[in-house]
Amino acid sequence: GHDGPADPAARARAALEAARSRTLALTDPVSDEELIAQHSRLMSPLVWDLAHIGNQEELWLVREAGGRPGLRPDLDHVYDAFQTPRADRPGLPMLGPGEARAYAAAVRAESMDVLAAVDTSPDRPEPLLAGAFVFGMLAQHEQQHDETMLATHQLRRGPAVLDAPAPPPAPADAASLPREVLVPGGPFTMGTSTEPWALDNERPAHTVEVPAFWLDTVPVTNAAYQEFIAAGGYRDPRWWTPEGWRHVKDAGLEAPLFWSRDGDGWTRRHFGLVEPVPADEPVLHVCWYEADAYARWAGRRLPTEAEWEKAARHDPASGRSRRYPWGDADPGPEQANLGQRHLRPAPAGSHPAGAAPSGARQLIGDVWEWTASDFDPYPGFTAFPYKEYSEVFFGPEYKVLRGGAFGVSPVVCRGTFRNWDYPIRRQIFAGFRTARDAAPGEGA
Ligand code: AVJ
Ligand code: FE
Repeated sequence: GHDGPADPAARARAALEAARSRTLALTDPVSDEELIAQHSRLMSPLVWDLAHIGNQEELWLVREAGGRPGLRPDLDHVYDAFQTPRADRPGLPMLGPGEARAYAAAVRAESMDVLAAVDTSPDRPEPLLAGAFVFGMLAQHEQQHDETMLATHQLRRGPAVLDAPAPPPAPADAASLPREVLVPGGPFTMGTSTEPWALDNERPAHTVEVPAFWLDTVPVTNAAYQEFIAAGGYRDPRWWTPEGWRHVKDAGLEAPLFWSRDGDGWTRRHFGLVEPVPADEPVLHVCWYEADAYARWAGRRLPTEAEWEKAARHDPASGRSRRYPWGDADPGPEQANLGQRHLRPAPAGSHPAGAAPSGARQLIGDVWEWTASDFDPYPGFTAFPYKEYSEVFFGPEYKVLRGGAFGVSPVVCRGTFRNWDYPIRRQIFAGFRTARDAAPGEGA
């Protein structure tokens, strides 16, 4: 396995340190001018994310967990995501780059002091501190903003500032994998009541009946997606929901975000470089409407969220839901492309060591996968520790994404983790795979 230290406080310290190294790697090589600039109205200036990370840490670790007065409570209103939408954040009285770095570092010093002082044993009654939950929550919060900052890097114009080695080529058997795998029907346990740092929307564990279905072995590739484009998929209303069709017309969609036509083929802008669209990589930067339309064109559909989780966690041999497709051990580089070790998804068919019992690959890592499902609470949901993490987003306007992408930290990515966004959003690192019902008798 790849499991880190067993002691919750040591694990929390390591997770917070890893998050901070990544935050600095995303902001240190950027000029002050570019940190302050807004690269897209969909995103905050990077310097806002940086100080927001510090402010949330002050709020939860220094003030809530530590019971201390805090460093700059006067900044709360500047860094409250709910008070100012992203588009308007450049107008806020934000800390400058140097001040933001110093603030985040000062908060970190005090939160580490709190961590050293509090009891984080798993059996203490306060759920915020038991198993160092709130520290794990803040490590996940920082890593989620790091992923958002990575999306800002992808949106920004100008020469590349980030670099990483390419993932290894696909294994020899990638070309001969079956197109789809069968996930057997029956009940499975969805969600968790035991994963120590699972967030409120992943809880509680509950039984869901999922009939047998077929699922794509790997995510839909750029090559497959180009067939949809070439077949006139963006011009044929038959494949789109009414809202999706309206959006295609209004937004003038004709290919994934960042793609440009180049003769008969396509190029894309990828972290400051222009490259031919790589045929064998999972498609990236498509919205839910595009994923849904592709699936209908292919005679298929998106998997529901329950189907996705069953494929990723259910072990037919034991009847148990596991933490990951391959078992309970934390992800390593063999299992999944996570943690921004690479700046792109691995080719379809990669990571046989991370396969699910059905044979499905790359459920974890590479690209977020759109599901058919709205973001709804599980039966028995309770908001914890604040309504603004999940509860205020429940409802039909958000669609669920699963599995994490190459820029998602392993501390965030579990078989139970739920992400969500508007069905029009494309700047996130999202792709998809498709599914279909099994025929009666198949996989019963
Ligand atoms: C779970 C990724 C949708 O970025 O809006 C960050 C995570 N919540 N700060 C987001 C989050 C509060 C959230 N997502
Ligand atoms: Fe946040």
